Amino acid sequence: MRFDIITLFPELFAPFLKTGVTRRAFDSGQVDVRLLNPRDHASGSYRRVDDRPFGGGPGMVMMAEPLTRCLQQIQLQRYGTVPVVLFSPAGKPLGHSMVERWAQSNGGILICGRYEGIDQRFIDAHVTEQISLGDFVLSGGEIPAMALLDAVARLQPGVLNTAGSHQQDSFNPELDGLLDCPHYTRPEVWIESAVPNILVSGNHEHIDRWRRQQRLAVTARWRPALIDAARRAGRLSTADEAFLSALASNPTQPG
Ligand code: 9D3
Repeated sequence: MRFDIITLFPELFAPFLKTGVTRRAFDSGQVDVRLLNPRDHASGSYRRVDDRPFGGGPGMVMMAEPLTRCLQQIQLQRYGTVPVVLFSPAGKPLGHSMVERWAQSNGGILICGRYEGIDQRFIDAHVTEQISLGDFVLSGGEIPAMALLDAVARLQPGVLNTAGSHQQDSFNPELDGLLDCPHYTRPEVWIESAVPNILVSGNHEHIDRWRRQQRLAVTARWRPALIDAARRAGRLSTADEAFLSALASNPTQPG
């Protein structure tokens, strides 16, 4: 798959693309990321990419022309129509189902806004969807673009294979919609605090049950709406429901 990223700050992407478990996916071109700077497509000796808003007000607005030239350059290289995404606080919130669709796609063109926004005429003419990272204010679309690329890259075949991190569907929190259980590693006792006994018991049936119950307890405590969603989706067993009932009448303090 190929993603063409239009950004005034392409240098922000370099360390991200060279780091961590996703690096191989980017290096191999399995997730082929190309960066275009509208400044390289701006005209005049000042190479302007932004200007003052018509009607007045604070800040600057990204001009349609340099962005359109970037799109034209990309469309010379790519066949067929490809989605044109604008990252925007007014977009649809990014979630797992959206990430999965992108992970199975041929990619697209991702536009990172800066300043107060982008000339609406460019959006009307070219943008096919808008994506937000959530209801808080960032200074631009670069971090949301990296968030989508990271989430998509880690779902590619061969990227995450240690201990079947996302292979075991029935235990995958991403797929059954519950939060993860707590994790522990050595030492077994750390500043007088011991690892839960069951995890060193060697009884994997007990360990699996304990982890499932921890996930139910953590989710019920911090994201109760996810419990309701899992129930509606038929993802809770009779044993899960019994545990949740006991939890409700005798709430413990999960992490
Ligand atoms: C004063 C009005 N602001 C809208 C809430 C203007 C404004 C704020 C921040 C315009 C652009 C931006 C830059 N943000 C993004 O480009 C952005 C973003 C975000 O700020 N929050 C969550 N998701 C995203 S995706 C792109």
